[in-house]
Amino acid sequence: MAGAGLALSTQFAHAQSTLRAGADAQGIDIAVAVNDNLLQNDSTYRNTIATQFNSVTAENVMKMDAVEPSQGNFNFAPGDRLVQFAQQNDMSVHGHTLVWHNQSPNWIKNLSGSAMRQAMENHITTTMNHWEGDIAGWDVVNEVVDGGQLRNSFWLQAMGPDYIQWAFEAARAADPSADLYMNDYSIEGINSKSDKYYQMAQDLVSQGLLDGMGFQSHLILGQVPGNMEQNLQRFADLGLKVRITELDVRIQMPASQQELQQQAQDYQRVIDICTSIADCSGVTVWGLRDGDSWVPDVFSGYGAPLLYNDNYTTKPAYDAVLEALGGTPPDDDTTPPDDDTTPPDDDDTTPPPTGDGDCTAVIDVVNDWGSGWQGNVMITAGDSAVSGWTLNWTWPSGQSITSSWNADISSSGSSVTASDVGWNADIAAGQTMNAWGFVGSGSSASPQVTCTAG
Ligand code: G2I
Repeated sequence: MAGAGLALSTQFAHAQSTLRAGADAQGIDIAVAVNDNLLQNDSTYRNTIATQFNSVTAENVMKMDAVEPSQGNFNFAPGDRLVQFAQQNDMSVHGHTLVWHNQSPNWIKNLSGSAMRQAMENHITTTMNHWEGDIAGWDVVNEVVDGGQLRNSFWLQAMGPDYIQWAFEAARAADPSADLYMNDYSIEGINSKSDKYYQMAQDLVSQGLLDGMGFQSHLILGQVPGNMEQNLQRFADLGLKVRITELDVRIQMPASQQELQQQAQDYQRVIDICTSIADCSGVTVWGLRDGDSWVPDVFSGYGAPLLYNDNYTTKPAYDAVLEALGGTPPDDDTTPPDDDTTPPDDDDTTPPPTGDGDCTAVIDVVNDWGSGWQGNVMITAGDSAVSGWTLNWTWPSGQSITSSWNADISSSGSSVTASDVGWNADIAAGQTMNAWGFVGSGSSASPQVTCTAG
């Protein structure tokens, strides 16, 4: 087990300048997925997490392949290390995860239906008993829906659809003090997948088996669903806690300054959604630094999805989260921190935009009245002046433009091209122009926009 070396004695002399102080004041968790290697080997990693977050989730070490690598042989040591770190630093732990089709050991996949049920229930019971009282909430089942139906996983194939209820029954009995969650991705907005969970949640709630719904929120830049708050609220209205469990916002690399600002807005929006729902238990970011993230391994060409740079300096998204939690970013803070535990706010590490006549653009949702919405498009020139611009983007979910002003538009399916109308072609170096606007149909969106100058 980890020794006193993992403990921190940080004094929060400037409480308003940490994420955790802000989250404490809001009464929510601000949590981070923790990598066990870094927890053991990197003191800056530990200090940053203990200073900035009030809750943790194991990124990998509480999954079934780590905890029960062969049948009946449990390895709790890495998870214990995280629980001890959390307790020493007065943080809560959210458990991830008991039943998932990934990172499950091969031995369980080869069992027959009744043997698999017994093994699943034994895994849940033994794991939750071990950490009884230490874990505030568990993702009992993870990613069990695909599209609008139960995922055709080895669990479903061997046991049939009742396995989900059996998992929750075992979990409720094993640690009655833990909140029991379902957890999945692409259910942030209202769609067939979140509708399916809504039905399942009603059923499990009626049996007293479900306490929370986890919305992973692996988001693409500019694509916080317009109805995310409404969606989370409908689950909260069932009497459930809601939680943003795996937040990251990926950017096509290399990320421009403009995109990092858009990312900050996206993070801020998600925090705002959580703080405006009374039963939101918190927000977990899925990793600390960009280089720690799973994103580039899985989404080729994408990256920079988190709050910290690899040298532990903070990104604009960090400042946005801090502000959304009611804190003050160090730059705006009239009383600078007097300890050295807070990494410097080092904007100097990101180079200014370069290139000839390059530009970036962002769609701002300025109004959304349910049946339609208004977008304004802001275009920023790089380090040389822009003389003429063309924008391209793809609508994420069936939007279209009903009317527009100050741009020439052409659309093909979900792809849109917009160009200047002459008088708004010129943008001075480094300047941002509120260039044109439109009324859109469907739910509002801020897709990533490609800007080509000239
Ligand atoms: O895939 C992103 C997340 C989606 N929701 C459930 C989460 O549990 C999941 O997390 C990721 C971890 O962030 C990765 O770190 O789950 C991946 C596996 O499904 C994790 O990646 C695995 C690598 O694929 C393995 O090669 C590696 O051995 O991490 C393992 C442990 O480091």
